[in-house]
Amino acid sequence: MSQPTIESILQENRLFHPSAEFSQTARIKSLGEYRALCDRASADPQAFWADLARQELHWFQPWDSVLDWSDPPFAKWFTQGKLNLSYNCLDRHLTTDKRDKPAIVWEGEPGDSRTLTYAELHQDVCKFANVLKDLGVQKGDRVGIYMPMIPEAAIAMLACARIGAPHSVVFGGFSAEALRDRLIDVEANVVITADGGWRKDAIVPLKEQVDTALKDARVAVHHVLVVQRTGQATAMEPGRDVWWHDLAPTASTNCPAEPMDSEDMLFVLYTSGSTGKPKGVVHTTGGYNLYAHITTQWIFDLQENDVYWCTADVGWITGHTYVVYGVLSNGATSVMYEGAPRGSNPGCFWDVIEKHQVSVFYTAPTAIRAFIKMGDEHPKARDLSSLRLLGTVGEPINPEAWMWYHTVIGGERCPIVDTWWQTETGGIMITALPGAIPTKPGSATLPFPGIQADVVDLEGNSVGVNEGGYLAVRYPHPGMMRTIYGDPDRFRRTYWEHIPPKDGNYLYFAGDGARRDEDGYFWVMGRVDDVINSAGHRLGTMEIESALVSHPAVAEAAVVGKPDDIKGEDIVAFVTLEGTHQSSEALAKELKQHVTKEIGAIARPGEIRFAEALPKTRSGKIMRRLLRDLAAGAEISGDTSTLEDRGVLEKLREG
Ligand code: 6R9
Repeated sequence: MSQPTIESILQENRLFHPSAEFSQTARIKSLGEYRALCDRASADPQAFWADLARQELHWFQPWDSVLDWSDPPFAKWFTQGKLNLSYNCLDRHLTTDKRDKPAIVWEGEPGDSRTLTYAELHQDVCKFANVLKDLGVQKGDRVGIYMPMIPEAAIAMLACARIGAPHSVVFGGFSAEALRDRLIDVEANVVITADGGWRKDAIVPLKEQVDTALKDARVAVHHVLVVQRTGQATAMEPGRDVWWHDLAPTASTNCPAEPMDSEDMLFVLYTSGSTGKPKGVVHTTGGYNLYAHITTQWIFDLQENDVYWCTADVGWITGHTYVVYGVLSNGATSVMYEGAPRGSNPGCFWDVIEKHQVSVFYTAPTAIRAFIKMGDEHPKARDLSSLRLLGTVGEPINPEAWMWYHTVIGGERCPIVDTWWQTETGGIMITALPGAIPTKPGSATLPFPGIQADVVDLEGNSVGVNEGGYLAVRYPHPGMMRTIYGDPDRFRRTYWEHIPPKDGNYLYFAGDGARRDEDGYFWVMGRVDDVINSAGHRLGTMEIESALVSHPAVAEAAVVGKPDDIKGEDIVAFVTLEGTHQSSEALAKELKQHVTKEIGAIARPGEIRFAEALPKTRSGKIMRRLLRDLAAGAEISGDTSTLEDRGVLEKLREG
């Protein structure tokens, strides 16, 4: 591979300091305290993680060695240590005053709600675990989970963790085919699902999809455990399918947590790469528990009375770590919401915040932009004064959206943590610590203590200040994936050999482009596969999108490259418009001019295409691959199973 240069063009110099009041009570109170933690972690990383593991988690048996890195890139943490994640999330809180504290506050899309205290959640998890055992699930068996966002999704995950059966959650928006492929790959023999779930005012018939997936003889599932959510007529196959509500009343609440080895597999979560079939990312018990726990505590600054809400679905890593495990391990209150942003209730998120007095709120830029488009009047009509901290995740946030989040939602008083991480890293890697690190709109700021993030070239050398390069991590951390399920070679190739190891020193290649500014702040520019090379300039698509979105007529923008004889690639921008703005030749010209003004002529799109909506994955990431094919006038190639709404693609084709 030749050595490309990645140029960064986004200029953003505003700096926002946390208020003295916020810092005073924060978990990490100052830049000095943050730096001291980083220094300790780099002087003796193993002691740093070991101290935290001892202080923060309950171990049934202590470990022999903190990190075994003798066979890189396969790391082992806290070897021979024994613990159970469900114990750390539940049992240990029952002897404290957290026993009767709400663990899960759930809000259904139609407006129904439920609250489970730690004691109640513990009981349900024990029952659920006993039902799984009765269905023949044993330690080490993989269990598929295909659920709506209801408390039983978390209960199912915790029940699996309790008996040592690794779960593989498949997002409820995935098709029967996608579910089938994942169940085959992970060799699951039991699936947990629901009759259906609510999504955007309609019922998603989950059990029906499971039935379709199970028609394939390669699926080895012999039992389906079904939770009733929607109540519609649901076919049950005798001998294979059972209702949770039939078994729950007689299930025992006594189910001691299985002592798991620190390196026992905890879960497999599928994520798509740029090529090939989805990868089953494997996480194990001890390291993941520690990393989920400490990142949640420090980054979301959890205090005793916080009501914390992360809007992610449990089908994604963000839902695993920051809806369920990290929050409950800290004994905090986790709000769970079944709904998605939708036109029929443009205030749905703000209603939940007002109703449950949410104090810490964590969502994605795509949701923020959707709400910007729906209008400020909706958040403004709600009381959002309970909020004290905001977070974002999933993609780079453009400064425009950041500023809206800061002013309209945060009332200019809430710090924003822009958190960079991946399914592979298990937890947040680059982020502000809200009481300590001043923020800049669009920057994820600095690495979490103990994380040696860097921006490098393809030889693994650090690049200079403000030079673009590849985001990489230099030393193992406890939350890192251990392998790809069934394919350790692919793990090695994809993440550790892209930049060839030198003298046995392995660098984790994240697949994102980034630069570091004069303050050491990271600016993530998007996937390197999304980078455009136009006339010798390698441009992060996000930066051009940011410029477009800063124009008052533009709601959302996605920028891709299109083959061009002279420039190599020309820039094509797909844009959706705000409210009453109409597409026209004149507006297209104005937008091109606007990008030229904001960034420079090197970034001027050759073509602007107006669209009603952009094709997105179900987790809200714009599918640039499809837009690239469209822009090039080519047939759509590759897998479209992760697309949320196929209608969007049809419209774009016609348009
Ligand atoms: C947690 C999650 C990972 C990819 C990652 C990057 C993008 C996530 C980001 C961000 C810029 C942030 N990404 N957070 N880019 N700023 N704060 O989203 O995991 O679904 O595996 O996606 O998402 O491109 O490589 P996952």
